[in-house]
Amino acid sequence: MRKRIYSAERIPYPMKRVGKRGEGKFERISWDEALDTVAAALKKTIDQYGNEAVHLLYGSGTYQLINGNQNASKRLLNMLGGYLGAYGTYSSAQIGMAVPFTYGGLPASYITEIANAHLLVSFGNNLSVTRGSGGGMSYELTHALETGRLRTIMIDPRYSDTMLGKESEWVPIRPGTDAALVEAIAYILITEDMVDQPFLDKYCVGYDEKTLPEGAPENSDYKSYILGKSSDKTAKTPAWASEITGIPEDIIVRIAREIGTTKPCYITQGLGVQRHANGEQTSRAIPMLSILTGNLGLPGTSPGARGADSSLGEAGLPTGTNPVKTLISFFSWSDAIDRGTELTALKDGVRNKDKLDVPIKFLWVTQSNTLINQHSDSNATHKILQDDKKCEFILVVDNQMTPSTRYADILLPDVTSFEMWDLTADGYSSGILNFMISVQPSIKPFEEARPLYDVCCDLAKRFGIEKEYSEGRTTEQWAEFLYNKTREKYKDQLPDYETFKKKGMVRVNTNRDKGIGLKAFRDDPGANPLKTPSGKIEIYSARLADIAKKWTLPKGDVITPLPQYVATWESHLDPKTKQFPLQMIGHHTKGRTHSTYHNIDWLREVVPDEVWINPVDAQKRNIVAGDKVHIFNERGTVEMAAKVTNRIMPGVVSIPQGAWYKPNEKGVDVGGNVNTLTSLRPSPLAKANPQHTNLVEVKKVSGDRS
Ligand SMILES: Nc1nc2c(c(=O)[nH]1)N[C@H]1C(S)=C(S)[C@@H](COP(=O)(O)OP(=O)(O)OC[C@H]3O[C@@H](n4cnc5c(=O)[nH]c(N)nc54)[C@H](O)[C@@H]3O)O[C@H]1N2
Ligand SMILES: Nc1nc2c(c(=O)[nH]1)N[C@H]1C(S)=C(S)[C@@H](COP(=O)(O)OP(=O)(O)OC[C@H]3O[C@@H](n4cnc5c(=O)[nH]c(N)nc54)[C@H](O)[C@@H]3O)O[C@H]1N2
Ligand SMILES: [Mo]
Repeated sequence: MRKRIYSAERIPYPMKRVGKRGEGKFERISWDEALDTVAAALKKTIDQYGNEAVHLLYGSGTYQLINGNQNASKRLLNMLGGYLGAYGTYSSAQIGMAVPFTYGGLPASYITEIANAHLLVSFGNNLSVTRGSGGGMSYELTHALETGRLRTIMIDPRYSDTMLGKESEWVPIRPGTDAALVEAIAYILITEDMVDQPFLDKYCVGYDEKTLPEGAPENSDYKSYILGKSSDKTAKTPAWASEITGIPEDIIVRIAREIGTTKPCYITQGLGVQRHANGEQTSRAIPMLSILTGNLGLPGTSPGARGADSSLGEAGLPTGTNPVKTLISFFSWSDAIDRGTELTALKDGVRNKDKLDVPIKFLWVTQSNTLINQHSDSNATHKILQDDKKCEFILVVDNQMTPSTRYADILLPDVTSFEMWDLTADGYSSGILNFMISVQPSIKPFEEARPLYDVCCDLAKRFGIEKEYSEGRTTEQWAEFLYNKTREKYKDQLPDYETFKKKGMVRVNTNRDKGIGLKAFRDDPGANPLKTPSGKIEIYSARLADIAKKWTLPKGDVITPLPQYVATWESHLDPKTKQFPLQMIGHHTKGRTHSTYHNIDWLREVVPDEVWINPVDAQKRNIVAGDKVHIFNERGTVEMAAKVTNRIMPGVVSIPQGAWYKPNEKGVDVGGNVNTLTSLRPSPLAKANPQHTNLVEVKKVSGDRS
């Protein structure tokens, strides 16, 4: 934290752009000049193009309840008439969109429930790294594994840190093919009579012919599809799936029998499996294992989607409502700059309007490095952003000079959480642990840095709405006000504000008893129907069949009413493999959160940026550990050192995501940002980031690591 607070990249004062966008040439200006410029640009955009031309970019940089979570920005923009909003997130868009077609929501069991299971089957879920919030879900998994009677099957192209000897079995799988594995498991469950038929009959729609919804074509039920009786005439046998997934047939059969005969069985998935071009299909396929075996709504089971996180439902700075109802997918913003008025509802997923009327002209970027680093195809995005006739004004507020700041017209210095008043709750992946935390300044703000709420108050003043915006409260007064609001719900656990402030942090127990996903539905489906059209689990979704008919999808994109495997572009089956034979994914690392903390040299020493490559693939290319290599495809070239390791399966490479984009004069990204190689083409249903679906080639540049 000290290294971050006093890093060479801290932004000391407000600046305005003097070079081209992306060049990073700035001149120091006063706060007054900076805020006058921002207010004038915002006013001009709204007057000339309307509020729909203003967009608040996705950003996950900080989660305080007043300054963070983009609350201060949202409140101001809403009061000024609103902005083009977004649905979905880089984190979980595909699963968030797809699984509700099956379950009417995204039901989940707590990780603590794993302690009651006899078998854990986990798809691409790296809890020790991605849910390691100093306790929470990572701790819950470790604790559950301590029961000693649990078998764990971990399905991942990479041998992740969650395994490291704690797993019973690692099953490496080709990226993007999990749904094919699920289908072959289903084939064994069905043909060896291990499905829970009474459960399927009572709770589900579309497992077999007798529960297919009216109007569904003949043989379009799940069982017919698996057994090869539907239109594709292909039985989803282990041999069939072995070709696709790269998993030996006998292993598929054995896993299927284990799942079919072990109860309770806890099936789960991380978010990496769905950050793919066919992520919606995969995320909807995995729950089929819970459904077919009736492993849901009972102790030790899970609906097969992600793990649950309890939340306090804490009060944040009220953001008001956005008067602009038009929404785009969170991932479409660069398209909405580039070819805004071409974006339509049926082709691009625009919501609440048939098409966009204006492109994005004003981008508000805060707590985000998504502008260039965390979005896809950085080189293509660079071109879109560089043209200041397209998006006419970009405001960036950050506390570090990240790659995104190079695209700012006005750049504002924010404080860190050590330099401000605020309030925060557990925020993220804390499982059944919940906290309220008092954020207090321990040092003075760095140079001229100011908290965003204060900055927004000053902007509000320029629009004559300062009183309305602040309601006369300072940040600390808001913190007290909001704390007391949350306290109303937990009077017996949360002390008065003064005591809380002194303690700094208070633990709260919330929903422990609600730990099993779909328990109420399982207990009494009549009284507790799901929010699907039928009230049941929709294995066959008539709504998806309808969407598939109505939407215009590019060639190769498919939406199916059944949760079935779809081979997609840039999979191992794509003809492009001739040129780019390796599948590339990225992974979240324990060395930073996305791009935050990338500039801390101690962390880079512990978790270096290296591309993971299997010895088989390395040998073919004459690469040894530590060699400098180029990873490239038609979108760009990344330069970094090679980590030659059996921890990744042959045919697949992985780059730790979050490194800072740094193209050199030849256009080679020597910063090592994985998004120099990822694609802007959205996934079919959620119109979301396919950032783990890529084909690349790797070649040795030199044996000298320096
Ligand atoms: N290829 C690939 N790309 C990915 C992913 C992937 O798996 N692969 N993951 C995606 C996912 S899941 C996500 S959530 C996104 C994350 O993308 P982002 O939300 O952009 O997250 P970060 O990269 O951490 O950037 C957060 C920014 O907030 C800044 N920040 C931190 N604290 C403060 C503060 O107090 N005030 C202000 N103003 N700024 C602050 C940091 O300096 C940093 O620039 O990335 C996505 N991108
Ligand atoms: N330390 C740390 N913690 C974090 C973050 C961070 O950057 N650093 N980011 C946070 C955020 S915002 C999010 S959204 C979450 C992200 O959490 P996740 O999305 O779950 O993280 P990933 O690393 O993208 O993917 C998890 C695992 O999926 C595997 N995987 C990739 N593709 C496939 C596939 O096709 N099939 C299978 N079976 N496995 C696959 C990867 O190898 C990886 O081990 O993590 C959060 N926690
Ligand atoms: Mo995320």
